[in-house]
Amino acid sequence: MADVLEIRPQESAEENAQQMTDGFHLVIDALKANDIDTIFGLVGIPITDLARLAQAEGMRFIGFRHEQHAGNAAAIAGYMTQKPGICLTVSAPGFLNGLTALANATTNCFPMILISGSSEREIVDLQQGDYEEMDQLNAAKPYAKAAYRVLHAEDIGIGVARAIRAAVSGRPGGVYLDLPAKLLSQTIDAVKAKQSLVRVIDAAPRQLPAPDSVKRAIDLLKGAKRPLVLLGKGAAYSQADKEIRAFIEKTGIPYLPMSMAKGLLPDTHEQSASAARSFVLAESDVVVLVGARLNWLLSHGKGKTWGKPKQFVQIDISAQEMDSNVAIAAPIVGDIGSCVASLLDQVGDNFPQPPKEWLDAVNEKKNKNLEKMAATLAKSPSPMNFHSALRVLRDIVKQNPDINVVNEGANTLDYARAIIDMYQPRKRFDSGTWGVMGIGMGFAIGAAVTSGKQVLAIEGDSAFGFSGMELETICRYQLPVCTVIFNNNGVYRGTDVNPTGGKDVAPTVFVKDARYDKMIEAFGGIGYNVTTPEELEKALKEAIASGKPTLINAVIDEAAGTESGRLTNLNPQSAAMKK
Ligand code: ADP
Ligand code: TPW
Repeated sequence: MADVLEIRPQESAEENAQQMTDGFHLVIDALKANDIDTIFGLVGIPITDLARLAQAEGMRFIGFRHEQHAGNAAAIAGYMTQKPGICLTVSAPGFLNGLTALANATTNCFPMILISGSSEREIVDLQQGDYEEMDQLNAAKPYAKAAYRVLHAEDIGIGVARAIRAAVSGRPGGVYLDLPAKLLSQTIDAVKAKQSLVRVIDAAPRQLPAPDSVKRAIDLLKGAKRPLVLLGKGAAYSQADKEIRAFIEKTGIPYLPMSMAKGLLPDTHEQSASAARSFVLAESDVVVLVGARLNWLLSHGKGKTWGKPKQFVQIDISAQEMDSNVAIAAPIVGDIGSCVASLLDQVGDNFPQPPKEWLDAVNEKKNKNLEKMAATLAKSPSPMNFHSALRVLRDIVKQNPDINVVNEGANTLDYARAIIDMYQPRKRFDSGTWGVMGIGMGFAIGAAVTSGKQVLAIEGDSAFGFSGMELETICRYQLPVCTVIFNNNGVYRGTDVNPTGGKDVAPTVFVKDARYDKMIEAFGGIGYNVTTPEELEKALKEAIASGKPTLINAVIDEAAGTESGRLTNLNPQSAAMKK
């Protein structure tokens, strides 16, 4: 507390009764003026006092063990709330650690602001070797939607406002805000300071679609024989849950959710075509993309995956996204809520339903695949495999439909996505657009802090390793996070051998039979080691009922995984080496 008070400058005799404040206070005041109540970060020169002050002023400061995970927590908080998540780091190395998360947020269209302290501009620009010297502003630019630096205390209000608006308006993304140490200690007249604060009005204004673009899409849909709707995480982010559901139900069109759009409508919805994914992608003739890009995750909208010729309707807030991979027959540019509402106006109550043959064909394929999957899930091999363990997790999520699910790994990601049904919007957070490993504990902490609800983090053993030290953070804040490690002794699996017979193990192999459950015990959390679905179910139920920090080491057959999960097609060299 003393430190906090010390940084508020004393009045000098010359200043008479004039009240002064400083950059530290103004940054906090500017965030609070915009209803930002949480900072995820890691302290050090020059931002330790900023973190202390945030706490003293009633904000939550969640301190991490590595900035990347603080950044990931901020990013997922932004995705969940449409308010930018804030990550605070020290200069150069701390900033760079946070930059990975900032770049990932920008790539995934998550709104966040990375605020980093920086060293003396005069010394940095002359490259004279300051403490943690780095030209952070320019380093951030290629990886952020916007990057700003504030040099004068009176500009802090406008700088924070600009960062907020840049993060959430239009296509959301990561914003970098550079705060030199000198700025934080600058003093300024308190009245002038107060007047310089900006409360951002309507940070992400609605963007209404052009009526003719809506009509073009409706005309195309009316002529469709085999229509399909594809929901992406932009649709989940937009929080237009009711409009999207009404559009799908009124048009009767089968839909596919991308992984983070699962639960926007419950995965058990009768119009969900998830279990017939390959079939509907290949066979459809008109596809409506709602907040989903035709990137690698959708095979760029062409090739064998997409089979028969088709026409696309695309709803996106970014006009530039149109025609990025294939021609878009009916682009609708605007925010998803407004676009879908405009479509709904045209759809009315008597929209022509898709031909019966199409719906029957989709249902037939879906039922066949569901039966096949049920047979696979019913098996109980020893040791456990991905499927028998995921059957248990699927049932737990069904019993706890408001649980937040975090998911990363290769096989662990691909199988969990396919097997675990989601029931509510914005409850599934995963490796996203980059297929990045390392989001696990950061997303889990961000989701737990933001929602105040239980998190289930489903992690490959390799994936977990990227953020494992944050177990201490989870225990320190007593967050209701249950982490389940699919432990198959390595990256993808644990059976590779060094072809030379030398003493180093193969590049994909870890220590055999590692006990990840002991890691959480080191910090006072509860660990479980399980080898059967029954043990897994018991541990999970206990863990979730406790609401405490828990970790379940689920021992999986080390031969069960496939290389790169379902991305084998992107890994041709490896396939060739194995021949
Ligand atoms: P997925 O990986 O689930 O397919 P993507 O991240 O590729 O989803 O696509 C999300 C898309 O959603 C982006 O193109 C982004 O511009 C768009 N988007 C995000 N928020 C909105 C919104 N509120 N309104 C319209 N489009 C949005
Ligand atoms: C930042 C490459 C993709 S998937 C994976 C790695 C290392 C781990 C797979 O093993 P895991 O899962 O987690 O044990 P499972 O279920 O197959 O056993 N570095 C980063 N991102 C990526 N994607 C990689 C490396 C990778």
